[in-house]
Amino acid sequence: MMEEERLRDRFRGAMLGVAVGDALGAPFEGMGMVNHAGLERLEAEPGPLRYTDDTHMTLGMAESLLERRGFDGEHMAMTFARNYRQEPWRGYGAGPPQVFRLLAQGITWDQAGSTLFGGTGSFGNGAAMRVTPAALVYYRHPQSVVSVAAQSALITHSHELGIEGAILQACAIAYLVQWDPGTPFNPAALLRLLEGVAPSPEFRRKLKRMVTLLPRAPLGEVTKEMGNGIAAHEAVPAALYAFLRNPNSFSKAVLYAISLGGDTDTIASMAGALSGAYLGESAIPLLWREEVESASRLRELADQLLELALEIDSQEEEHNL
Ligand code: R7I
Ligand code: MG
Ligand code: MG
Repeated sequence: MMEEERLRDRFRGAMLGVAVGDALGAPFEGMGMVNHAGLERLEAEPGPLRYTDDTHMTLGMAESLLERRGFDGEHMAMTFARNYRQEPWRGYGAGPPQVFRLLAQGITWDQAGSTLFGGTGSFGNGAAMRVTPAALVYYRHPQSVVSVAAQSALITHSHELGIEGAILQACAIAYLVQWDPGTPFNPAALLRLLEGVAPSPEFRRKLKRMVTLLPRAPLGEVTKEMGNGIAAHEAVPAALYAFLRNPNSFSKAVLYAISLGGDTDTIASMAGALSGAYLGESAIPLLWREEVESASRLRELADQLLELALEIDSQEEEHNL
C-alpha cells in the first residue's frame, strides 16, 4: 500500500476503533463479572452498536481540531458543551456536565475543570478516552502530541493523573499509527517511551509491571495489578495491556479488554483505538465496522484529520526550510 493509503486505513481504524470498542463494551460497563457466553456472542450478533460519551467526546475533539485547524481550548470546551446539550443521555461521567455549567456562567475553559472534586480536578479517564483525534493530527510531532493531549485534558480533567492518562494514550496512538508493519513490534520499546512521558509513580509502576504480565497472566492478576476502574491510572494501563497482549487481532484485543470487567466501554474503546491505529480499519471485523453507529461519519472525520495532519506536516517543513 502507498504511504498515504496506509495512513488513511490506520486513521480510520483508530477512529472506528474508539466507537466499536465503546459500543461493544457499553452493555457490560460496571458489571463485576463479564459473562463469557455474552462475550462470544458479540462476534456474530453484536446487537445495536450504540456508542456512549467516550465516542461522543472524541467526535467533539475531532470537530474542534478540524474547525480551528489545530488546538483552541475555548473552542474545544464550547464544542464539548454544545454536543453534551444536544445528547446529554450518552452516559457522561459526573464531572464534565459540571464543567459545562461553569463555562455557561463565564468561567474560562482552563479554569472550570480545576474546581472539581474539592479543587483537586478530576482523575477520571474522560480525558484519555477522547484523545485519539489529537494523537492523529500531531502524530509526527511528539511534543505537540504531549502538549495538546495535556491542554485538551485540562478542560475537564486538571488532576495530574487525568492529564497523564491522556498523554499516555495519545503518545501510544501516535507511535502505533506510524509503526512500519515490516518491522517486528517491540512492546518493551513502546513502554519505555511511555515511561518517559508519565512521571507519576502510579503510572510508572504499572508500565514497569505490564511487561511481566505479558503474554498470559491470569485475569485476576491483571485486574489486580492494572485495575479496571474509571480512574485514568486504572483504565489507561488496562487498555494498553489488552492491546499489547493481543497486538495482531483487533477483535481479540477488544474482547479481552471487555473481559477485564469494570469500566468496560472505556477500556475497550481505548484498546480499540490502539489496535485500530496499529492494524488499520481493514483489521476490524466487517460486521462491527459497518454496524457501529455513525460509521461513515467517523470514517469521514478520520480522512479530514489525515488531511489536517498532512497540512501541519507541510507547514512544519516550510518553517524549517
Ligand atoms: O472522567 P469522566 O469524564 O468519566 C468518564 C467515564 C467513562 O467510564 C465513561 O464511559 C463514562 O461512564 O464516565 O468523568 P469524571 O466525573 O470527571 O470522573 C469519573 C469519576 O471518577 C468521578 O465521577 C469520580 O467518581 C471519580 N473521580 C474522583 N473521585 C475522587 N476524587 C475522578 N476524580 C476524582 C477525584 O479527584
Ligand atoms: Mg462511556
Ligand atoms: Mg466508561
